[in-house]
Amino acid sequence: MQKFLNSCIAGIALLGLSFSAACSASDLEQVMKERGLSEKDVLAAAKTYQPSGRKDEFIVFSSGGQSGQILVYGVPSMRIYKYIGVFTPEPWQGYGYDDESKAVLKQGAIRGKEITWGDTHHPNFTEKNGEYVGDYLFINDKANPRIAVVNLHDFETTQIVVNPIMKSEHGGSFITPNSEYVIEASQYAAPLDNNYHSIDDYEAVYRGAITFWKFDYPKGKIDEKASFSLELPPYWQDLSDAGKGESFGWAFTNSINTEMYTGGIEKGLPPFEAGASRNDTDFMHVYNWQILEKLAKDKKNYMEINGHRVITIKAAVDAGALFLIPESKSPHGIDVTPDGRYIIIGGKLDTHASVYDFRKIKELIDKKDFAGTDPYGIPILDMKKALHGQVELGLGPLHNSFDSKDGIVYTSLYVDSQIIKWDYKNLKVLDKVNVHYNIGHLDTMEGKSSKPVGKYAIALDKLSIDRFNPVGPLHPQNHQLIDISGAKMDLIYDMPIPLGEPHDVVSIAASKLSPALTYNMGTNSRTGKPSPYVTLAGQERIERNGKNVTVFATMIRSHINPEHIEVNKGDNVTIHLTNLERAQDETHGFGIDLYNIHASLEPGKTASVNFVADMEGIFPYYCTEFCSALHLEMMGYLLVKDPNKKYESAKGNKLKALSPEALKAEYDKVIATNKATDAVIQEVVAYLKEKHFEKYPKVKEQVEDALDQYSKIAEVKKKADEAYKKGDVNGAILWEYQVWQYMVKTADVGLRAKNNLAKAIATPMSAGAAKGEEAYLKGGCNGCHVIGQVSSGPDLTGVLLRHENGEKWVADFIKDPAKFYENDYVKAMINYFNLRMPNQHMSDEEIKHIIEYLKWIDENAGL
Ligand code: CUK
Ligand code: CUA
Repeated sequence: MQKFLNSCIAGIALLGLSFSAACSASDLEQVMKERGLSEKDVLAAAKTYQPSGRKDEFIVFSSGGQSGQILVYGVPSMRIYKYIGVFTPEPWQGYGYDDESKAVLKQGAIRGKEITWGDTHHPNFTEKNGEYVGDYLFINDKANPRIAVVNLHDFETTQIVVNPIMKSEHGGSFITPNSEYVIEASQYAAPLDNNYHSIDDYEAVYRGAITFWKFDYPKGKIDEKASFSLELPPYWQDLSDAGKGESFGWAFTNSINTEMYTGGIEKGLPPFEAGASRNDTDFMHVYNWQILEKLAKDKKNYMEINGHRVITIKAAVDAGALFLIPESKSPHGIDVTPDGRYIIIGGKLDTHASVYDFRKIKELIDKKDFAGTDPYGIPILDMKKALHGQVELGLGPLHNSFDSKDGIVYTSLYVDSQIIKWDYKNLKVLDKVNVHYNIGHLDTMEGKSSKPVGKYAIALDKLSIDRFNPVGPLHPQNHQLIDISGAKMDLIYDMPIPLGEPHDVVSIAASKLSPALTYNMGTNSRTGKPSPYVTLAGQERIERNGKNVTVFATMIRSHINPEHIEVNKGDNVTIHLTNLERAQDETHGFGIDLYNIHASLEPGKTASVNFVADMEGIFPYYCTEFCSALHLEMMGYLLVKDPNKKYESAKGNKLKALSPEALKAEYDKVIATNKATDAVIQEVVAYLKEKHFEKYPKVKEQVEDALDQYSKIAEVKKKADEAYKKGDVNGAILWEYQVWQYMVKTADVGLRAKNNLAKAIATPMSAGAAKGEEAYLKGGCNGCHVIGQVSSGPDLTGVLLRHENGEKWVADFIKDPAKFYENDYVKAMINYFNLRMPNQHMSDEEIKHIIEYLKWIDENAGL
């Protein structure tokens, strides 16, 4: 029954809502009734459901909020694929446990203090011409002003830079259209140096700033020395966006608390929230990074603070690189339209969104048409003259994301818990949809690039309240998927996010990403370069130099070499590990019990762990990934001896050994087993060779992996034979078992290769056969018939050959099965399966195609 329902639902997913006879409406209705689903629910399921093995169209990178990590999930399925350790240790990936990743996390130390959490907010991709490039991802830490670089070649964090002058930030990480700079704007004003300054000196000494991190694209790294900042008044700068198209070279940053209120609730003063939202307007900062870049080259334009160049307000103003425009009080999101002409600002405390026209702004700047200056001498442009217009959207407009359709934008309404779709050119509201609840950011597919794709929007809801099963007072956040392809928005999926408060996501077509599947042998994944500690098979060793013990170890299914590491208490132990696997997904983990040591070794990776062996005793180490049937045996012992103690041998208690006869019998048995196993392998190898496996890259890779395992046998076999010759039967048996292990691994991968080869060389389906397969699936035939297997109905392989004039027989049978119920053969089948073939009401055309499909099955049955 279950299988039948599954095929029903799969059929629906394929076909929208048209049902075939076998997968009848009544079955679906029953499921809907039992589960309390409406037709709309079923349609939503059909829009998001991914059949096993089907890949997503978009990949979404979500900030992990206070977890300091990044989440990766797919759209439309909303399946979570990965967490990426960024500012916070992540044990599974060995992030923060192996030396290579510790070095990355250490880059994030601030004034010598290691910081093990982060408040990630805004992820963004490298861009070219304002379009997303799936090479690198940047993310900011709001709490501890830092930016991290994630290499999308392997989805690993490779760099963290600490802002040298900020004490908090929010407006990062925003990328200029050709990835020239990563923009990071401060949040709460503070002195730019690291000294104490009384809060009474707020206006004189406290400052805001924007840092322009220079991205060295070929190196994939932020170049700290080539980066610089711009000094700003102690307003609380906020979210930012880089101009593009006609606003290329400029960037824009919101602010709050332009009142420069300094709080003091404990002194009986009104709190920040009152004082900081007193004025009707705050300021949008408009600045030109191309001019600033030039200013940063001349000493007279900047101060040097903590070894970092900070362009003064005065230098920027004199060079015509910095302006202010009033904006509605306490604004939130600021987003440049795909063409770069308009800048849209969400009002937060205002019900409007404001659309600024960059052409007007540029004209005012060019004509030096200023409405005044702020207390720090920065020219202020007139708000009305810079505006294209304002639209009343609702309560709490926050963030904007764009559609592929020209002029269409979606804005989140925090207080109203809605997404609103509107036309920013004609300033018209088009549609609204409710979300649950209190949405912050929203993202349409590639929605902030210069070429948005549209299709879906994701609502990042801050509160989930009643949406999910309760799991305690700390509720998950809710990411909701909205179909925006039609005129009306349609909410189709809720996904709980169990990892911090993800402020923002950024999405990209999956086709733009091309992550590696394995590493080149011996890669340090954090640098992307060959590790000097790579250890190949045969190079395993333990080196001692006084108190320093260095182990060069390898891991491959299913052993760690070496298996004994004996050290003295107090030794400084370093273990360099290389995963020798070349097959994808054959990761080995390395953990030492009781020593807080863990590393993840993906195929080809070299990583190192270091510790002081400060506890005496015996500590098993083992592989922490279930990598093969012999995974539990993939272990070794760390033996830590106290050099100041005497240890007595316990040899006297040894158990009795096996008799020579018993040993010989065991030896003969393992030899026979190995012979039989080898015969199977040779059969598979013959098949692979005969069918030219080398022509199919994926199969070739597997065959190479299998042969790799097989190639190790000769050496081990030699050891077995030598032991046997010397009369060491016990040793010979153990080596023969190792031969068998390699054979099993060879056979395991070899059989996988064989299956894939069979699939690869199956003759391509004709158009008719393909339609036949479709009709077959649509008809729900696969509910009873499984090709190549007897299931709840007979195997259809060879069905055309089972009857005289088989094609006609089968066609007639499909057309009207009831006519055959009294036929002896059919009767026997009905009795055997206790089922009657139902009439599927197939058209003649469909039947013809199904016969084509069955012919194709027979042609390839031998495979
Ligand atoms: S901010 Cu959180 S909802 Cu940090 Cu981008 Cu608007
Ligand atoms: Cu390697 Cu388990």
